[in-house]
Amino acid sequence: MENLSLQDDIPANEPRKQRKKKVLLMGKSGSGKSSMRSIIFSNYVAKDTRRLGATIDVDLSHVKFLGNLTLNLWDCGGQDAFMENYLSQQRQHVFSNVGVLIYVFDIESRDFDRDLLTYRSIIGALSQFSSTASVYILIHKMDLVVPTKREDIYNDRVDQVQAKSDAFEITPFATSIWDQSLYKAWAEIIHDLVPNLDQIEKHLGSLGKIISAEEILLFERSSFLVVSSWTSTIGGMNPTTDRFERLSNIVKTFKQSTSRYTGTPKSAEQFCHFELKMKNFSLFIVKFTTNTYLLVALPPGETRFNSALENVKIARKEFEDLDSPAKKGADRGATCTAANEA
Ligand SMILES: Nc1nc2c(ncn2[C@@H]2O[C@H](COP(=O)(O)OP(=O)(O)OP(=O)(O)O)[C@@H](O)[C@H]2O)c(=O)[nH]1
Ligand SMILES: [Mg+2]
Repeated sequence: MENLSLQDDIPANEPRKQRKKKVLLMGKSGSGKSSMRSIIFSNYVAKDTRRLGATIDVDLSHVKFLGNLTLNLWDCGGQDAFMENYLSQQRQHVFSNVGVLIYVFDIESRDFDRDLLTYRSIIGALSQFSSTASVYILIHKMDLVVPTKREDIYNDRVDQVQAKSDAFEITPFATSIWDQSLYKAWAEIIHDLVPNLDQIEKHLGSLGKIISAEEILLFERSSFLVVSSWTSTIGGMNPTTDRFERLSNIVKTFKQSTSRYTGTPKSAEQFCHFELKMKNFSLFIVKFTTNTYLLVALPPGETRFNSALENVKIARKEFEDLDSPAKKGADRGATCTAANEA
C-alpha cells in the first residue's frame, strides 16, 4: 500500500489565526442545559447530572477545539431573575458577538406558551446585537414522552418555535440525555462550527481509499463526538444508521470507567490506542492530532491492519497542520475552565 501525501493541497504551514466563537446555551431553569454541557464536554454520564445544582448567573467555559478554534460556552442559568437580567442590564454584554445560540425547551414544561414568550424576547435581543448568529433549537427530555406521540409533539413544538424566530432560520433537534440523540445533535452543531472541515473531509477520503478502509471517523477530542467521517461503498451498507452516536456514547462511557478505576481525572486522555480484531472486521482508534482521535474500520486481515496503522501515523503530520499548527504543548486540548461571571 502506498504512503499518503497530502502536501500539495495544504497551504505551506501558514500560521492559522486563533478563532473564537461565542456560544450561548439558554432555556428555562431545569430544562437540562448544564446536564448536556457536562455530558458533552466534561465526560459525565447521564445519571451524574442528577447531582447538578441550578446554575447561578452565567457559567463560562473555554473549550479548545479542532481547527484552532476556541469555544466560549456561556451556560446561562435559566431562573426568571437571571433571564430578566440578561435581557436588561446585561443585554449588550450577553448578546453581542454571538456565533451560535442553542436554546433548550423542556418537553415536559407545563407552560409552553410562557417559554415561547421568553424565547421571543431572547430572539429580539439576539437580532439586535448578533443578527447573523446561527440558532439551534433542542426540544429536550424526549424520553419523558411516550414513543408513539414523540413525532407529533416534536413537530408541533418546532412549528411554534419557528413562528417566533423572526428572520432566524432555526435548526431543530429532538434530544434526550438518556439515548444517542444528544450526541447526534451536538455532533451536527460542532460540525457546523469547526473551520477547515471541508478540507479535512477531503483528506479523510484520500486516506480511507489508500488504506482500503470501510469507514473512518474523526472524533473531536474534548467532546468525543464524530465531527467528520468517510465511508466506502461497502461501509455504507452498514445497517446501523446511528453508529456514530453509539460509538461516541460507548467510548465516552469507556473513558468514564477508566477514569473511575485508575483514579485519573475525567478530562485526562485515558487512552491513546485501542484495537479490536474480530472475525469479520477489525478496528482501531488512535490519538491522531492535537484535538482529534481517529477510528478506522477495516475488513479483517493482519497485513492490512498493520499497513493502515502505519499509514495513519504518516498522515498524522498532514492533518496536524489542518488542526492547529500554532503552539504545541502539554497544556493544549480538552481543558475546561469554568468560572462564574458576576
Ligand atoms: N428525563 C430527563 N431528565 C433530564 C434530561 N436532561 C436533563 N435532565 C434532568 O433535568 C434536571 C435539571 O437539569 P440541569 O441541567 O441542571 O438544568 P439547567 O437547564 O442547567 O437549569 P438552570 O441551571 O437552573 O438553568 C437534572 O436533574 C437532569 O438530570 C433528559 O433528557 N431527560
Ligand atoms: Mg444549569
